[in-house]
Parts: sequence; structure tokens; C-alpha cells
Amino acid sequence: METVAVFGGASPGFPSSLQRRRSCSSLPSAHHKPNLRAHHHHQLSAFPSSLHLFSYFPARPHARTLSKPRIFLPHLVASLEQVDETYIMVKPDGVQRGLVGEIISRFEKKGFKLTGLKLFQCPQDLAEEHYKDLKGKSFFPKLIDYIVSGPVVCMAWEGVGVVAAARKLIGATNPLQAEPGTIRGDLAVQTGRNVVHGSDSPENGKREIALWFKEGELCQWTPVQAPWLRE
Ligand code: RTP
Ligand code: MG
Repeated sequence: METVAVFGGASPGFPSSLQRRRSCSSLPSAHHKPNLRAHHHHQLSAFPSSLHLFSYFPARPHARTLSKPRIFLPHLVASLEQVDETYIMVKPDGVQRGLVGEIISRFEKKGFKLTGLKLFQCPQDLAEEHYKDLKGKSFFPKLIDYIVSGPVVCMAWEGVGVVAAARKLIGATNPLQAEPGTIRGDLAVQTGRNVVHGSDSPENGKREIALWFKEGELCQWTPVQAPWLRE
């Protein structure tokens, strides 16, 4: 089971559209959570509500501190009814190895909706902003060098449960631990060359799409196959 710590918060000085999108996408306040959870139970009674998995709920409410990461459990959240968006990126090794079509195809075949797509040479400051939560890690300089080492393919995908499902399609960070059938499990052998990125929470999906795409680069459209994917 893969468990991913989720970190939030955009740096001051980054595009105001990003801050706007983030504030629009804020998770409900703790005050409203009980109602929303009840609503989801009503919508999808066969599954327990998974909303709580996007937030940190301490056993003792008063023990919460700002430094505690929220926990994201991709294997449990795909039953949500809410339409989310995620930022998927073919990293430079995926582009160099001719895996762009293969990787796009995995998300297409699954049935998610592509809303943004471009080949892009990432500048250093954007790579650093994208991975800012990892700034303190020893591998951070190598990670930034890797991401700016050649063009990447930037994608925005939309769908119910798309963030968690995309993480499942991508597989574990270390490709040797990623399950066969996942992108990393099938196509890569090392963490430092793991061919693809996927947002780790709906909030980061919005943040990253706003970071990598300019206004006008995203398309809203209705796939003709929509009624064949969801009843
Ligand atoms: P990503 O953000 O790229 O989708 O990857 P991830 O969530 O699976 O993993 P994360 O912890 O966010 O790490 C981001 C990327 O940093 C590189 N990394 N190198 N040498 C190392 O120990 C190490 N650890 C992470 C990987 O490219 C990883 O995908
Ligand atoms: Mg990550």
C-alpha cells in the first residue's frame, strides 16, 4: 500500500490566478465536514465516504498542529462522485525514450478527459516551484536537473476520482516496487528516472495545472463517449 503525505500552500509571488484557483478549490472547513460526509454516504451508500482521506483528522482534535501532514490514500478514494483534475507530466526520460504516446494512451483508455496538452521545456524556477515541498530533500538538486534536462509533456486530465486513479495507473515512486501493469512498473527501473509525474491530491492537481498552463491553453469539451463511460 502506498501512502503519500500531502502538503499544501503556494508561495507568495506566484501567479494570482494560481492563488485564486487555490482559494476556489479549498477543501470544506472542519465545521462543514459532517454534512458533506453524510451527503456522500447518501450518494454512494455502497462505499464509505472517502472525503476524510483528503484531510488530517487527529484522534484528539485539540492535538492538531500545523506541521502535521494530511494523509492521502489513493487506493480508497476512487469511489468519490466529485469531478477532479490532475496534472500529469511525461518527464524528460519518458520523452527521450519515446514513451509519450504510450503514457497518454493509458489515461485515454481508462476513460479520463484530456483538457490540456503541450510539449514544453521547463525552466529551473518552475521546476523548483512545482517540487517546492521536496526542497529540503537531499535529492532535490538532482530532481530539478532531471526535470529541466529536456522537454516534458504537460497534461491536464479531468474525471471522477482522477487524482487517485492516476496515481494508481502511474504506480509507486520506485519503479522496482511499482506493480506490473502500472506505467512505472512496466516502463522504468529507477526512482530518479521514473518517467511520469502525477498530482498527489485534488488541491495539488488544481495548483499544478494553474502553474504549468496559461489561461487559454485548457479546453473544456464533451467527449462523445461520455454516456458510454458513466451511466
Ligand atoms: P511525482 O511527484 O514526480 O509524481 O513522484 P512521486 O509523487 O511518486 O514521488 P515524490 O516523493 O513526490 O518525489 C518526486 C520525484 O522525486 C524523485 N525522487 N528521487 N532519489 C530519491 O530518493 C528520490 N526520491 C524521489 C522521483 O523522480 C520522484 O518521482
Ligand atoms: Mg509527488
